[in-house]
Amino acid sequence: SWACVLKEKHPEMLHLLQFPYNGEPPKRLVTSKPITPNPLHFVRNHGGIPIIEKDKWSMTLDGLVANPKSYTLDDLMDESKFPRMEKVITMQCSGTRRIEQIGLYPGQGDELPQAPWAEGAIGTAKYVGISLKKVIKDCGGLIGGAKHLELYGVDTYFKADHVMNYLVSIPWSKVKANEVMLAWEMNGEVLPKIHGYPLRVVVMGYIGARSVKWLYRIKAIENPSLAPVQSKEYLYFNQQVGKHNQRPTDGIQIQEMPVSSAIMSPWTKQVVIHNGTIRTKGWAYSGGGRWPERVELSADGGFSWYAVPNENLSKKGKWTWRTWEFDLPCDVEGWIEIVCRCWDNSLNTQPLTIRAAWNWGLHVTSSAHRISVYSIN
Ligand code: MTE
Ligand code: MO
Repeated sequence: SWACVLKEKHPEMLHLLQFPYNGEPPKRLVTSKPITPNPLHFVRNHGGIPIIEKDKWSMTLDGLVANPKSYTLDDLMDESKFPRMEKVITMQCSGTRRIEQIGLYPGQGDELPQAPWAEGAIGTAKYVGISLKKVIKDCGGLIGGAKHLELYGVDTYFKADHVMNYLVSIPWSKVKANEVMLAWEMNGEVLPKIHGYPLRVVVMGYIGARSVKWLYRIKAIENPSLAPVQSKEYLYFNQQVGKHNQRPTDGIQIQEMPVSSAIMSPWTKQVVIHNGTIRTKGWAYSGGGRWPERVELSADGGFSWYAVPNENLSKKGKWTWRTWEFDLPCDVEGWIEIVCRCWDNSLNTQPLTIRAAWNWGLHVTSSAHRISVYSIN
């Protein structure tokens, strides 16, 4: 699987964990383009990277459906049966910017050692595939009170004392809304092995964890999956929960990410020499089909804010981030704190401090992004 990393990923990827492989692009390259080139898209794995031969692969749809069926890739690519779907979608890991929470208080994260994600565990790609809804319809639809779909990945990993497949579930309502894709193409290329070849799920507006790679089975069930990734990980705990008192039932299952943003340039601790304005760059994103409506920057720790003009933000899209650039006015010399926050189209915004967002699972670091730079005017 290391050969796969070297072949498919950019040489400057930051390898956060070698096994399971987890990596993100360096700061300089996170927002170099509104659509992330495949070699720079972050990678989050719980186990190995399965190498699957397309001709030996098939996908089963079973459980509470009228007519359980198996499909080859050619079956799914048959346009007379399943209309082709093409969408630009931002995928964000709920661990994005976890490093800031770790810096404040260490917590559990989902895995040990916890992947210390910075601002790069987010990426945007144009996916080609079909709507999962159509495949469910092709199986005669759901029966017997089915309301959720379990999604099985081929990859396995150790949990406690046994080996299991990567497995989560998503609600049927999301599928019914045509917001769940089965994708075989990413940015005009065959889906890379490291991103789930031959077929992956892409759930629009949900955390990356629900977008199962190396998909081989979908099972219709009544209630959310009891598999550990769904029921015990990716939970949002309140701040009283820690190592000694955490119970999965006290956590909220994380589905949609709240609005968040990050400054990708300059970097914290950098000396910035300028003529009254500091050139800043970054991204802004909101889950659940909401989009960044306004991005604001502060050069004084969040006391006063400048709105980034709309033309400095990349195109609006229901399922995508917006990258931005802004010349931030600054007339002081010395250490300053630059802060970024976003307002989405529902006027949700970000908490101002990391502490306000801190949680034992170290997920959803959605606080306003703060960096300290030395300003020379
Ligand atoms: N699918 C499988 N089969 N195995 C995994 O470990 N990780 C999930 C999701 N799908 C995972 C998976 C998580 S937590 C994230 S954030 C996304 O994949 C990351 O997708 P990417 O590696 O293509 O960026
Ligand atoms: Mo994730």
